[in-house]
Amino acid sequence: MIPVPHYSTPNVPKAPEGANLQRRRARLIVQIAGGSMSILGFVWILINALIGFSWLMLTLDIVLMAAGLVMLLLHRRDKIRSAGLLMYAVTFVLLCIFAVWLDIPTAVAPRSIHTYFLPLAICAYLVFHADSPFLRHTVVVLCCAAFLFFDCTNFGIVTSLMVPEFIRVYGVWANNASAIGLLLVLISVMQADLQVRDGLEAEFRDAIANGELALYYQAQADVDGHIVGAEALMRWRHPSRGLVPPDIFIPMAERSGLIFPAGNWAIRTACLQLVQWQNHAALAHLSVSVNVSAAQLRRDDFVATVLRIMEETAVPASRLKLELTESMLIQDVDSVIAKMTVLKARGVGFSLDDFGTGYSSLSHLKRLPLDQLKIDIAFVRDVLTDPNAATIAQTIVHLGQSLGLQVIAEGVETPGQRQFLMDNECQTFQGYFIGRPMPISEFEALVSTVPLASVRPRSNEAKAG
Ligand code: G
Ligand code: G
Ligand code: MN
Repeated sequence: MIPVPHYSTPNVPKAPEGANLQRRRARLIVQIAGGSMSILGFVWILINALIGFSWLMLTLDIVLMAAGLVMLLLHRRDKIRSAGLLMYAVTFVLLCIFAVWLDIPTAVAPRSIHTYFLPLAICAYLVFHADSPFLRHTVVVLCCAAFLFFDCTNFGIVTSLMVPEFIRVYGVWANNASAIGLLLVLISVMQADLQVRDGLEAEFRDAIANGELALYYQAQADVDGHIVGAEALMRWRHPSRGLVPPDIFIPMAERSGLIFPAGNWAIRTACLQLVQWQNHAALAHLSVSVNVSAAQLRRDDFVATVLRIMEETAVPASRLKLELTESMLIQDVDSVIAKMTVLKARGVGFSLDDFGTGYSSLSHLKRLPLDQLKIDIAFVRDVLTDPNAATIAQTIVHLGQSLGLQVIAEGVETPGQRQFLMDNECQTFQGYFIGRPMPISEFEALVSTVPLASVRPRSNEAKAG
């Protein structure tokens, strides 16, 4: 049997789970909300069973508990957005029904159920923070409007379903106290996030000087399985937190402007690596792609800075690639083209990262001095399961071919995905199937251990691997 090249590297540390702060916060809130909804629903079902006040009340309590349990299930499956939408929709409707039919203010006991609209507004804002501004603001406005309406009016539909007054007298205290408790919990969650963020930012300032930044290298292989280059990915080796992944510190560095020294450090380090490889026959052919942030590219001195680094390191320019993303090409295309053209004239290559997810117009694409298109991981991941993703991947390959660009697929995790892409004439592959991002020593070892046999796995073998 012909061996299928499979370059997995088991001992590279994986990024901590739920690394992104915002995402972690959303997860936590969905979990807390799901838990409290289940427990609250259950407790009310019990109270109902003991005192027995109405079928409507019982139905609402069952819906509350069921929604809470489904949310916990969605949380376990990492479907945070769906859990958030469910939380919002169910809670909002239940609160309205409660306020209109069950908890109508009287001379003895004011209405209290509507106080929960306030923590709900904050919960929803935090959960949908990364979502569209429309959704994020709409959920808050609806909650505030509902709170105001039920707080400022005595509106209600009086029926026999109304919760008896002797219970509502205590309900006022219970509802208001637990709504305040929820608000306090939410504030402490937000406070903790701010502290982590501020702390990290202060520490990142010193990280470069302290030598805590490292470049990891993720292999890029051709159709024969030969490693032809690497993408350099920045890592922060925090003295106490361990390896901090870029989705935490890159956005923070972009906000604070620290991306400029850090980004320049990455370009310089990659150049020095390329220079070192020139003395090794087995490594001299490798290229390195370095990610560039929008803020870096926008700076007037971007070209001068890169040229200075290239001169100081004497890098073989043709081995260096810069990765831009589509979103950088929306504004100010002419200035971007001008910058790229200067660097391109010195031999630097350009790759368009995450291609297919942005809005780059094809007429711009034709004018950009690019060398490579990178099919976004989202299409590669679904290439075997979603016909649309497959079509988009095929289209990107054909587009690249007709524009004379190389096409690389990122996020290739299985032999089946690679085979599909290879069958569709994609030439270069990057992803966990080839190798995870790894420290330089491991990457060099990987390059030297990869058999130089030109084995193209046939599809049946690939599936078996
Ligand atoms: O490596 P993953 O390894 O988690 O990288 C996530 C993202 O972080 C990359 O897609 C890229 O956008 C960004 N990133 C990683 N390394 C660098 C770097 O050296 N410079 C810049 N500007 N962004 C980087
Ligand atoms: O620059 P860009 O945003 O494309 O960064 C690539 C990101 O994708 C890095 O965070 C890297 O760790 C990640 N990555 C690379 N290969 C794979 C893969 O095969 N699967 C998944 N899920 N992520 C990958
Ligand atoms: Mn990239």
